[in-house]
Amino acid sequence: MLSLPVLLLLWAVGSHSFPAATSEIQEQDEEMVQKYLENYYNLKSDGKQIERRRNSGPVVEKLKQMQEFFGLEVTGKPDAETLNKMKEPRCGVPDVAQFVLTPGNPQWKDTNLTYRIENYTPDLPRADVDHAIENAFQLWSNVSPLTFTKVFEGQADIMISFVRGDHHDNSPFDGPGGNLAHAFQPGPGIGGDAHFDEDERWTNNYLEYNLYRVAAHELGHSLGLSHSTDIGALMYPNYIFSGDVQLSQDDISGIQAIYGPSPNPIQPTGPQTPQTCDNKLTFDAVTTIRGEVMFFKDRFYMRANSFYPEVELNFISVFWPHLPNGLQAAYEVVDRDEIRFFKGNKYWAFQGMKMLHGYPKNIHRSFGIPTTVKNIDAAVSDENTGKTYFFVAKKYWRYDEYKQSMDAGYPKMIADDFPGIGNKVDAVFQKDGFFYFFLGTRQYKFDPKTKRILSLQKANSWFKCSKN
Ligand code: 2NI
Ligand code: CA
Ligand code: ZN
Ligand code: ZN
Repeated sequence: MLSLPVLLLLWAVGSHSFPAATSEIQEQDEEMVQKYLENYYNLKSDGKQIERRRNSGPVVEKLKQMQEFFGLEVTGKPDAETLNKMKEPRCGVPDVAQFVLTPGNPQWKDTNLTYRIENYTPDLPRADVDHAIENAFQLWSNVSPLTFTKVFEGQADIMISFVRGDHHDNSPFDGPGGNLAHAFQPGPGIGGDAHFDEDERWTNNYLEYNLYRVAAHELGHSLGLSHSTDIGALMYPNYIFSGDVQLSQDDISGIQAIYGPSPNPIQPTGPQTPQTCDNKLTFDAVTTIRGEVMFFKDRFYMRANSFYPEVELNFISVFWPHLPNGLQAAYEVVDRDEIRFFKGNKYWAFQGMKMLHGYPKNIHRSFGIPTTVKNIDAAVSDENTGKTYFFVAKKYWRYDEYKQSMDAGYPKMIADDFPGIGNKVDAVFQKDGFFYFFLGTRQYKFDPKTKRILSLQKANSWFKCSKN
């Protein structure tokens, strides 16, 4: 692990004494720029070197992003300052810019904008449409210097309408489903306008399609953002119903890359999407589910399986809409084909995606865990013995899934029976007889038969990352 930052560290020694000249970019530097942008800015590798004096294309765009990120002069060229910055030792995590600006970087010159709702959908009360649109604007004004004022007649910067089929802008809608809405990039006339397909059913709830959510996305286009590759972002291209409508950190970074920070002295931040190859990644809970291992973090699950080359990352709500975010523990009872998820004093039981009747239930009543225990850190059920282990701070309880009762003599100290597994466990699961314990960024493979740690790895070692 960390071989790249170490390499950069070595380079850094020379670079400060010999800053590269702008006109003479050495071959070695070109390669370094390419690698750097691939590693930290999602530049797609095509095996080819950067052409000299190229002033358009992805490399230049990524260079600009990098310069913006580090507060350098945004030249789009690998100038001396930029090269020096790239040669500095750094953390291996990408500079999480997954948002994409609209090509040509169109933007509103005046940050005080007007909007007008030209007509209303019959699907919702007018007041609900007004609120959905107003709230969608507010998401963006909360995190930027932009302000939005509603007008009721004449031309506004952003004209909003519900239209169907061909509506004379060369982008006809397509009936129910598919194309839901579109918006034009900042500019005069039709620029900034947002059109919603009247052939959709617009809602103010979890049913398809929530107007507030779609409007929040479209207004991102109206302001100059394109689609993000961050699945947690509102600017992700697909409609996913995922609880609250909120800007992710990626959306915020995107709008601020165009218009600068919010005038609010406390800079607003948004939830970040876990990066599977971030070597600082930690987990809330991990469990097997029908032979696969699933990892839980905030609003997301992750899983790596042999069928897909990439780790799958998606909202927990895609499979389990009833579950809260930020789970604390999860385990599978393989015999019963049942998964149990824990948060606070509640737990939820599922067979696959189907929630079992009567959940959530209370952990104290169901398992006989004392009421002094406010939450469970981690849980695992040993397939071979039918014993389930509940880890709470330094202690653990053992529950018998056959007798459906807590074993006598618990709690015991984790340190006594799981030597080497310290004071607090984040997550644990069992696979092929072994327990895998997660503590921060570390993961211990533990043999319950011999009570010994067999190996130590990064928590995210199950994902296919180049450096773990
Ligand atoms: C998806 C498709 C669409 C319009 C909006 C969405 C969308 C995506 C993410 C969220 C909400 C809505 C969230 N969170 O219509 C299809 C036309 N396309 C591709 C667009 O992207 N239009 O903006
Ligand atoms: Ca449609
Ligand atoms: Zn249109
Ligand atoms: Zn879109």
